[in-house]
Amino acid sequence: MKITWILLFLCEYVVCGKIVTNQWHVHLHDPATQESANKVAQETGFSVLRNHLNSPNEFVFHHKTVPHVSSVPSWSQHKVLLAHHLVKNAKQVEGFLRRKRGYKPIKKQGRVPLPTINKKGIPGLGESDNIKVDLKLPTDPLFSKEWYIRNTGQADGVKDLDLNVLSAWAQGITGKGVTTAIMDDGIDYLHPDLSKNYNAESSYDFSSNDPYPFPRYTDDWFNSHGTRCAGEISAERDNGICGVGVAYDSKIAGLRMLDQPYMTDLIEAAAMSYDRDNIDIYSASWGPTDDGRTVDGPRNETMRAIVEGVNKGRKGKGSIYVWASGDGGAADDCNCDGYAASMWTISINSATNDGETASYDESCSSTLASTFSNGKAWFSLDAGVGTVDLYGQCTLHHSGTSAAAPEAAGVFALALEANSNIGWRDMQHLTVLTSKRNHLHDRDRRHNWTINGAGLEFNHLFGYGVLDAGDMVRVAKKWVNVPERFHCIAGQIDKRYRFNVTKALILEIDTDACKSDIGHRVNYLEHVQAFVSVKSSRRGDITMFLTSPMGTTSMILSHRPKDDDSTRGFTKWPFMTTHTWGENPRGKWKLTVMFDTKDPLSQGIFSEWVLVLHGTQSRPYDKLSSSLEKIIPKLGVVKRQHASNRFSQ
Ligand SMILES: *[C@@H]1O[C@H](CO)[C@@H](O)[C@H](O)[C@H]1NC(C)=O
Ligand SMILES: *[C@@H]1O[C@H](CO)[C@@H](O)[C@H](O)[C@H]1NC(C)=O
Ligand SMILES: *[C@@H]1O[C@H](CO)[C@@H](O)[C@H](O)[C@H]1NC(C)=O
Ligand SMILES: [Ca+2]
Ligand SMILES: [Ca+2]
Ligand SMILES: [Ca+2]
Repeated sequence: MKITWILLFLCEYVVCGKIVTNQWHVHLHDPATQESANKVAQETGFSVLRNHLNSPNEFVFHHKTVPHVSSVPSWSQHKVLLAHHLVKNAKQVEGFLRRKRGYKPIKKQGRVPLPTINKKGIPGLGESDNIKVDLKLPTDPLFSKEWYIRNTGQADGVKDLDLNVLSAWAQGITGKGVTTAIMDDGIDYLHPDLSKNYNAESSYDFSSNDPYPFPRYTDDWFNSHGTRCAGEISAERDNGICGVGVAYDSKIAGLRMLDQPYMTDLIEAAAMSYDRDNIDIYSASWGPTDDGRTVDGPRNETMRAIVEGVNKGRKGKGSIYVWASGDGGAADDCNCDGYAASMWTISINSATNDGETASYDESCSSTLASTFSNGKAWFSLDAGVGTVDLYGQCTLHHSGTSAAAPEAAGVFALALEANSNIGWRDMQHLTVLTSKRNHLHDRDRRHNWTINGAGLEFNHLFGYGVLDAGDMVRVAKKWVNVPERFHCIAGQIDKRYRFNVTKALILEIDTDACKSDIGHRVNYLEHVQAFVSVKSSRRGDITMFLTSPMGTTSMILSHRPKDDDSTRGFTKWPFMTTHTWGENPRGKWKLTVMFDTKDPLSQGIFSEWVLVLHGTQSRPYDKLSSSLEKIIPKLGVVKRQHASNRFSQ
């Protein structure tokens, strides 16, 4: 008996490589209050860090004498806690790794000292520029280098391939009244280009449990990530310092949460639900390690926080979560990252200033749209993203999908100023409708610009294209909330099948999309999830495709050459696609599971596929003014598709 217990214990915590932290998730018996939590903590030698997710009886406890990180659980402290009569349940919290994206060692970057204002005016303002004449350009010294805001062809970029931010500013929209939180390694809120827009009330430090998310100093400025991301959104305008943020009148909050030895589910959950009525947008440029072999995502409490955020955040309109899709390059697939692949996050990839794929870009079918990361893919890697840097400095070398996600957060802040009624799903619809292919192309043409059954053009790497702030704001102003969302379990196959290099597995689910069930019926798609359980002799060698009844194929899993897992495989993993947005889901869905290798010994075992459809029963854009079709022709195309016979069943 005792030996069994020790073995279980070993597997749980040592052999399986689990790490525990000095935090406990504590459930008290009802009724519980903050006072009763304090009392329990005091009587058991713990302290209360905070209430958990606004739940009346859940708290995060902390024990001072327990090490931050250990491979052995603190059994004695745990027992004392469990023995308290007010404690219903308690769990010492596991630690795991989360990595910021796009960080490069300092040698390759260099820093730009505070430049002085160029009084001669703005270089690179082309005459053919179609912005309104009366729009004054920012006078900030680095503005002319912010090609993602205004691409004049500087740094060998393609002219006009930018976020079209000037067009939004020209409409008087600059992010006023909107707060974006950067969930990262802190923010230098004393930086003269950020301090005015800093929202201290909505900021917190979960790495050291205090209200001051100031980055920890290291010689290599490792903790510059959050500050750089913040500058892209909210750097102040016309103050002679650095450049200007995409939404330069918006507020920025800091949620420091990446700078402790290990991440915990409770820290992520707390950050993603922090001050959720006042924080509009949460921007994340981190995730599971981008090593091309990790399959990981939000744990239970974080999932709970995100679901509560989209349902209750922003006083019910839904928190907007923006996610960097990943920096693992062609060898990784962001559908193996449960944060990026979530329906509740808007996952953003990046393009270079000439419209190409950046070498670190990961592709996957859950990416919704793209912004920009750095200069020409091959030529001038030095033309990074200009933004603020630690300790009053500026930089021109921020990069990675880390740089791309905050740009999107900035554009969404503009949309929210234009119309604060926009919900979390409205934001995704707006993104789908107003993003553009523009000059985006992928070098090796593997990612296939394709038009789906609703008439919407998508790309496996860039999603629906590059964000267009001008159109986003124009459409946001006249936006009417999309109809209610429904969820349909379209079908399930739970039977074991073997597959190998010579024989791919092709499965079909024929669905009426819950037609006879008014509580679940879906007529117009938003997200589609395929929960798949599959194992193989080498996980990275499996690829999977999902084909919709309207004939749109999403590559839901690509070849990951570095993933050599042969034991775990995928268990009910939610592969997500945005590619069938707007389509009619009725008919045959096809799942193809195959090997992308020549190794004749490869063996695979499939065991489950559950197809889940999400979308609306009524036509999503019927209430929108037809005048919007002039601004975005795509809208007219989708509406005509939706009115056609193919949708009338
Ligand atoms: C997470 O939630 C699932 C489903 O509710 C449950 O089965 C599982 O035990 C939970 N995991 C942990 C670590 O609490
Ligand atoms: C792009 O199209 C080619 C040719 O049809 C196909 O082999 C490839 O899998 C497609 N790529 C994606 C990402 O769907
Ligand atoms: C692959 O599977 C098929 C059908 O199960 C079988 O006939 C074939 O011999 C297998 N090929 C290899 C290389 O194992
Ligand atoms: Ca602090
Ligand atoms: Ca400035
Ligand atoms: Ca990844």
